[in-house]
Amino acid sequence: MDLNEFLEDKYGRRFVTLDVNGSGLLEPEDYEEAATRMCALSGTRPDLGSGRRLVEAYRAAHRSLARAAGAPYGIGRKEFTAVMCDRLAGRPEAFDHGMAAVGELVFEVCDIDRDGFLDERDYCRFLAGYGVPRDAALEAVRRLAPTGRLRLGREEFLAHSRDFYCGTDPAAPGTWMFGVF
Ligand SMILES: [Ca+2]
Repeated sequence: MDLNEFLEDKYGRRFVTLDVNGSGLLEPEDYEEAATRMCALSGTRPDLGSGRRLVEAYRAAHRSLARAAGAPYGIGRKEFTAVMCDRLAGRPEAFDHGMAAVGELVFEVCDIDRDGFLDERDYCRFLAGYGVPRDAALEAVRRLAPTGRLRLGREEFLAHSRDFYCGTDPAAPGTWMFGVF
């Protein structure tokens, strides 16, 4: 698989998870729904504290993506992939600058017992927010914790996210963090 093919496949999978309502376009309501669901599954109120910050961060992420794609209401898969390739592929500093803060909020909301780690249940809750099927989520967990129990610290979670968005290595566990399907 050449690099472009790999990136298209990887960002294409992310597109599918973000298109929560399955309309074939990324709309503001997809982002809203993903964040709200993550809150609901974690027992966090979406109108207060970290829940509210997460919903707002997702709204802002959609606005920024829509601006970059020149598609204010709905971003198609091709446009999404093009923006990701342009902004993030091979540019970890762009992740740290623009997206790490959203990852921190996801971590905060999904780490229900606040022990500073995401275990398998926390992680599956995160992916369930996007409607990732359970077997696809469990396979992601296996790739992230090949030797046993998942116990992802905040930095590790961000490192996998950075690998997903910016990395060019199909074998990196982060490549599969949004599910294997
Ligand atoms: Ca949609």
